[in-house]
Amino acid sequence: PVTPTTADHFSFGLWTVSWQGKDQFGDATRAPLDPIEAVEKLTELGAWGITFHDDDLVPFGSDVATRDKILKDFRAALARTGMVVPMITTNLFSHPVFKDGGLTSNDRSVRRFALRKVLRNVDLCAELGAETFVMWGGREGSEYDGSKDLHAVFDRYREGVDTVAAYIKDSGYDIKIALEPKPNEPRGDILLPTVGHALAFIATLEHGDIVGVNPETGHEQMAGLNYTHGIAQALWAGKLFHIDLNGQRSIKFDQDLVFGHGDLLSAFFTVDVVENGFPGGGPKYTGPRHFDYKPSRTEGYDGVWASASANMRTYLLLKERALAYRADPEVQEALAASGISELGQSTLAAGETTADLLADTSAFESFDANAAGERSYAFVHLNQLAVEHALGAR
Ligand code: 3MF
Ligand code: MG
Ligand code: MG
Ligand code: MG
Repeated sequence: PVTPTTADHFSFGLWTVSWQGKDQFGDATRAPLDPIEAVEKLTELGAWGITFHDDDLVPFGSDVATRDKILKDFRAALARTGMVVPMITTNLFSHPVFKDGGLTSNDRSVRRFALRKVLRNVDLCAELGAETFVMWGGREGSEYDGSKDLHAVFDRYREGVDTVAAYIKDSGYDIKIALEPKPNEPRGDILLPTVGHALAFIATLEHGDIVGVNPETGHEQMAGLNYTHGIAQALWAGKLFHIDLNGQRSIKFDQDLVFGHGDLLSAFFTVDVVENGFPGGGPKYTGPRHFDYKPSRTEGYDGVWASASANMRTYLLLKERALAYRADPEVQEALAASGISELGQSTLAAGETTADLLADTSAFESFDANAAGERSYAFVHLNQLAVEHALGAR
């Protein structure tokens, strides 16, 4: 089960395997990687898709002829390998022009430039047949609370995203936008820091129907939050358009470890929700299994490819374990004992009104709260079964 195939729909950001290891304190530890080689190598390893920022492929400021030539060669490599581009995204964070943000920079001319850069990339998204357009606002934020009008900034963010969404609709493109939340880094504080903030923002958009989220494992965990809960609420809201899988070990800088190399048990339950869905049914995620990680800067190219493989192998192992977990009769029994399916019953009966509830003395006046308080939910036993399945002991 650990040999990935294109049927597994694994995709990688071009910027992941191409990361040269340059960080805040150190220089690059690896030589540049040719994007064509990245496509070929990822294909060999069993990946299905590749994603990229405009600038990952076409250096910022390239003239039109250079851009056309690079895109032509890249598309030839895609055709040759069969690799698809399910998602693309725009870099509004590297160039100094974006140091105070793209869509929410205090400087209006920067905001207009950022929008043009995004719209140009939306056209490329359509040309490549990618169905998702990710927007990570890495520089949309601040270090100092007094440096932004914290009311106007949301107006400008909404204006920016709505303009992009309206352009997609007006152009007749079959593209959905996925906003990627992150709490901090590179800005001290980034706007739309969590899945919840992003969902609340989307609800205010004029064209929110084609806007959802792209939650990243490590980003939620950097905020001390539960990634599986985050993607679950996004699914529940019909807004889980894409996922960025990786690993993070607790609240600290963005580690971008291999999927499963952070909180392994959390990764198990992430895969469980993605592959098995919710125990009582409900929407399932059907998009790419996309990895957004960084091969550690201790690694040479041997380690780059080993880590790319590791993401897929770990995912597939966890998938096998999650399927076994759900299929195990003992787990079924434990789920029943823990009342998991009871949560699927509506709290008011069909047709029951609040007045009926108020009149139901068994619900309150004669309800034995002490007896109900004595119920053991047996969650520890259930969780131990998950641990044992995850460890391959069952
Ligand atoms: C940063 C990220 C980004 C986004 C990307 C959009 C550079 O922490 O996660 O990767 O994922 O910009 O896909
Ligand atoms: Mg990250
Ligand atoms: Mg990401
Ligand atoms: Mg990230």
